[in-house]
Amino acid sequence: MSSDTGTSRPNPNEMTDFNIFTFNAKIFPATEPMVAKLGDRVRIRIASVAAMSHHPIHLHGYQFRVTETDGGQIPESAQQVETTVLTAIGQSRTFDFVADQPGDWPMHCHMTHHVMTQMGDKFPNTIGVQPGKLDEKIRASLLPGYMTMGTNGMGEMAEMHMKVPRNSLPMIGAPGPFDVIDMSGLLTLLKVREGITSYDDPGWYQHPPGTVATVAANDEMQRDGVKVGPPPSPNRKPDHHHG
Ligand SMILES: [Cu+2]
Repeated sequence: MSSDTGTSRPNPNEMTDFNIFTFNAKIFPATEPMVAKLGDRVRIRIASVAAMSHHPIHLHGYQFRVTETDGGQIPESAQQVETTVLTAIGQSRTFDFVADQPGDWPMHCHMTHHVMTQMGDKFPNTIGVQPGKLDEKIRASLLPGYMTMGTNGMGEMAEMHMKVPRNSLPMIGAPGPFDVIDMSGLLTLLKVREGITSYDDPGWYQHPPGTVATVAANDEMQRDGVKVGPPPSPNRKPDHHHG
């Protein structure tokens, strides 16, 4: 099941091994955004040329109708309304919708490790471990650049630019409008804009005032009957004492 990093045979089950999934031979942020004018009728065709992987492709912001398979058009009465379309090995699926929601909408594979690419080599996978102060201790005494892949997953790796094996495509992520987008691989964006005159990348969507969630102030929380306590800390010791 496993294969060695640097060889040509990928093992997509292993996050630190060779792991490359692309849209049209590109990984995010190099994937070209799909630009639509508000009200355009959009048709997207996905074909999976993967040898060993299925791809459940999910589009944010829209419900679409799956209108075609490799076998031809699906009769309207049999078209399914979906938000994710599974494209199995060697299959194609076509879906249609009207671009009536302005914004930047991610389209990506729903397999978690398909929106990641390679992040390093030859280190053990400790996803889910609560590292506590382990990193600090190891960095101080043993390895200055050490980082445990703990409860927060591997997102920080996107900003670190670790050395990766030759003949591979490292995960780099990209700055987004709110934070670093620590994804790669099968991720691209549908950008729907009002009043555009070209389908060139229009940049990030400018959200109208009042449409982006913000942190609630204490008085707003109290107004809504939410008890305000101290912020949770992942390393906090239990409050009760034995004895
Ligand atoms: Cu996938």
